[in-house]
Amino acid sequence: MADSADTIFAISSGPGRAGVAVVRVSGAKSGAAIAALTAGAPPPPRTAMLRRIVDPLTGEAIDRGLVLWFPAPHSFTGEDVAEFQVHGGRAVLAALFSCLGAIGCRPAEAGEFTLRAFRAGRIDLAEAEGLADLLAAETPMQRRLALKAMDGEMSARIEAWRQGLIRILAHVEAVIDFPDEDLPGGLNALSRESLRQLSEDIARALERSAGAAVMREGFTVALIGAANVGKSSLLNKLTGSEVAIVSPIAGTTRDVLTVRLDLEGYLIELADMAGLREAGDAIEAEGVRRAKGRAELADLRLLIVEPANPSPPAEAKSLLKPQDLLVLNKADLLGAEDARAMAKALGPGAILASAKSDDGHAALLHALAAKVKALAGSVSDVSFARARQVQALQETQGALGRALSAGEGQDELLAEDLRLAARALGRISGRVDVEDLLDVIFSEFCIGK
Ligand SMILES: Nc1nc2c(ncn2[C@@H]2O[C@H](COP(=O)(O)OP(=O)(O)OP(=O)(O)O)[C@@H](O)[C@H]2O)c(=O)[nH]1
Ligand SMILES: [Mg+2]
Repeated sequence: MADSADTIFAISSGPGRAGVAVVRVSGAKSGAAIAALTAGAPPPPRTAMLRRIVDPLTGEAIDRGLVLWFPAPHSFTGEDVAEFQVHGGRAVLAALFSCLGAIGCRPAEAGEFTLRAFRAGRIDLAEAEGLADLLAAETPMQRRLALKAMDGEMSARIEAWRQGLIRILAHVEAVIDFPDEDLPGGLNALSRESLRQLSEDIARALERSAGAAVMREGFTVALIGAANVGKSSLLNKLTGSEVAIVSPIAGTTRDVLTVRLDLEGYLIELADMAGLREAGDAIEAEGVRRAKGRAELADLRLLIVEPANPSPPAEAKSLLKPQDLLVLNKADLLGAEDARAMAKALGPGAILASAKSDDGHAALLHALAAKVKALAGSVSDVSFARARQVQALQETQGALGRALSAGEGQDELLAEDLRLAARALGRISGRVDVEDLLDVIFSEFCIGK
């Protein structure tokens, strides 16, 4: 990792030409950067001042812009931070960067500002991950999920759980460390009850985590069916863009083509793929192989059939799971009477649609939204969507289970499991320290008087 003593700079407002670009500088030389580039002292803390920005070597004006000064520790990184809001032209930024380089600052690496904020204790790991997710969020649900982590709600939940554990651990440790005090060993009824409660809370959080992951990463939907049934046409219709090639020749699509869609706030990834059939050549065979692989991994499969052949091919049937949806495309080719009869034959869940008209699109999107909601749930509570968090919760759960089943005279093992549980939780927010344990022992007990 790069030297954390360096003063770093970066565009914080995103690349490309823009009305205004925000350039942040963090580190010991930030104040000097303002002095050199504005030929003046930094403005009062957290106050925007309009300044001429000049090249310190030549005195030539680079731009005119707002300058802000956030002295340590009251900044995002906890270090001295300078902010230049300049015009977002490439030449302005190039000149500004070259001046910053000339006074000994260097470009920041990806995530380096946030890493410094973490190192300085300004944010914890869960908050840093929430921030990363918020920056990547494309839909309202992703935004809500990320905000709960970034805002510290997740950390607060973890910390409350961890503190509860540490309190129980403190009692158990006291019994081990001070045998002369004749304290009863094991877990008392109250501790046992709160451990059981904690284990239930974590079990519930784990149950919701699969849904949270779907919300964070997107709900993947595979369009499967025989060749030529209109998978690509439906993809184009549903996404409102002509992304996929459509043709009357069976076997048109070979690559897996994905399009992302915001459906009622949830991120959906629709994948169009090769029709499932005996492949005509090696390229199509590879397409079919990829299609099957992708279909198996998807959260949902839309099996598409057409009136000329309403029974799906065997390859498609074998991929189906109970939650999947059946769509009869090209319903425009049927008269009203035939459509009704075919719908009846296909069963109650089948959706009649047409890529030629708008028929059935609303029903299809509605059915998709219902599926994603059922799987993802809502963001009414803190949700642990990342594999790292889920793994830590599972470890906690394992240690809690062992602690709850520890027998009499096994206080050492009990303490160790409680410690492991607390440490696993602490890894989620990245705040693991043993100092808290000592604090609790000495604040809650008066042993030795
Ligand atoms: N009448 C009618 N024709 C359709 C409909 N949907 C697709 N088609 C036609 O069916 C043919 C095949 O459409 P595609 O979208 O390429 O079908 P596909 O399932 O992607 O086919 P492959 O990629 O070859 O597996 C094209 O000629 C489309 O115009 C529909 O709803 N109604
Ligand atoms: Mg196709």
